[in-house]
Amino acid sequence: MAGEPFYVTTPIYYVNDVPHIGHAYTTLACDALARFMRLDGRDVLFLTGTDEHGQKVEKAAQELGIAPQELADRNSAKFRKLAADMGYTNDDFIRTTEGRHLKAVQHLWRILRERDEIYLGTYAGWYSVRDEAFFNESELIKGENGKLIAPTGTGAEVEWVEGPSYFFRLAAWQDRLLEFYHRNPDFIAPESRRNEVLSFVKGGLQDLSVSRTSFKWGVPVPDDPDHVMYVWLDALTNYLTAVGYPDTESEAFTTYWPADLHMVGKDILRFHAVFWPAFLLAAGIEPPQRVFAHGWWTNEGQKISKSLGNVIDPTALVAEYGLDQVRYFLLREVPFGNDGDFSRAAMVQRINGDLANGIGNLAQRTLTLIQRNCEAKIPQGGDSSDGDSDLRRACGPSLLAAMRQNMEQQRFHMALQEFMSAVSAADAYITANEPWALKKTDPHRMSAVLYTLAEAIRTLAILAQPFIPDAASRLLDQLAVPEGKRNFSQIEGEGALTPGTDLPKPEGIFPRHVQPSGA
Ligand code: ME8
Repeated sequence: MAGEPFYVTTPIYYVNDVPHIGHAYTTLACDALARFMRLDGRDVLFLTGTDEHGQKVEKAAQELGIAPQELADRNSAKFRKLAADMGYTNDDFIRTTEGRHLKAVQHLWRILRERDEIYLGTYAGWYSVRDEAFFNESELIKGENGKLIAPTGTGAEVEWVEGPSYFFRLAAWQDRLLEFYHRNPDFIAPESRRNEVLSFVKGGLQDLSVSRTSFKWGVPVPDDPDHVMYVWLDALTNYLTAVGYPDTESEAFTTYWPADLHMVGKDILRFHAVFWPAFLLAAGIEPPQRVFAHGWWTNEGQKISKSLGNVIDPTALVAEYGLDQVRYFLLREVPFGNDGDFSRAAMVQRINGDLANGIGNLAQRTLTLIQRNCEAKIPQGGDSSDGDSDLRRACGPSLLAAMRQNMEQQRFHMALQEFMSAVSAADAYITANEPWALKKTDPHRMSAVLYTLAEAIRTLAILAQPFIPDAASRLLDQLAVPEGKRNFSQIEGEGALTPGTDLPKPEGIFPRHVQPSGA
């Protein structure tokens, strides 16, 4: 029987530029979650992709002297490659220029129009192409030489836009949105972000311009092709397209919608937590269960930007430090939801402190002791003490419960902190039991101690898979755990190691990182 569904999405990334660490981060968080849920028996759909329409992409293509579709093809392929290079386990990769998406967006539009949620009017106001967003004059900031700047921190200048436009009746949704947030207290996370959204909505909403006639690169409005749809209405709908919308009777739709989680950066929370549920409620579709807005990475204290020349290429980082190391660092270093600063010193500290000296050293020590003292076989259990079962619980079922609770709330850093506490408990157990000294005095007890440690490492490795998949899998290989016995249901019971099983020669899973001299 298939497990309970879990549908998780990343934002779809703009193809005006190439991927950087920020994009890799959001998708990584979703990947860790998707892997965790699969191992925990859930039926996962994990979606990522690219957002290809709109003025920003059209402008970038014009600057390069190529057609927008060509730019989209080129850069979408780079996002797809990033996903492959980073080992992401997304089940689908959506592009908003695909036929399936065009069909979904135009259908949604027609429904909104039929329900009189969209009407034709005239727009006159400020627009930021970089943010693909409209702003009230009162929100704008006066920049140098008197130019008006969007209040988003992107430094983007706004431009005056005037012309015919369709509008979505957002203002009329204010009370119903507030009621929706009230009934669904977990819809927006973390809490501080939820409060921001509530006060924004309480401050009053205006109808939203959802079409433009001044450029062409977008989905044509049904029955009025002089207009292209606002790129955010187009982009948000991707989450429906991927589950088969407009076929709401399809197996994918009935299984996975409403999505369990839209993971986004804090920059695009308003679109996901205000506009999106309003569009959906207006169309009679249930909104997603949760939107989590994570924080913003800076590079050695500076804002990451192309003009500052400090954009971090995730693939280069992986080449330098290793994939599992980068994954671990990004998810452990910063409390998920907060802003974080990328620093090489912090990265090396985590690699050496937590990975090489922590789980790596624990595994290497134990497996070497087993190799030398137990004829390279899983030792016999027997003669077990309370301390043995305490450790097995701490590294097995209790750790699973603690990690599950944290993962359900997207507290990746806490899940990993729990994991490292269990590693420390295993280290303390080795120190207290001194298995190397037992060989002569009490070989039975030595065997029980090493079995307990092997079991602790087995369950730790199973639980490490969502975060450091490659090292975890090599560790499970070294314990001769078969492929089919690596999910969370094997943590207790019949998954336990069979004494007498031959083990391969142990190999370190996490070397210490030594910074090349001069670097
Ligand atoms: O906004 N730190 O796409 P986008 C952390 N197409 N995360 C970062 C980051 C940083 N410095 N920089 C980018 C769009 N991100 C729209 C989305 S969804 C229907 C449409 C991540 O290419 C973060 O997740 O500008 C942010 O929300 C996203 O990339 C923005 O990607």
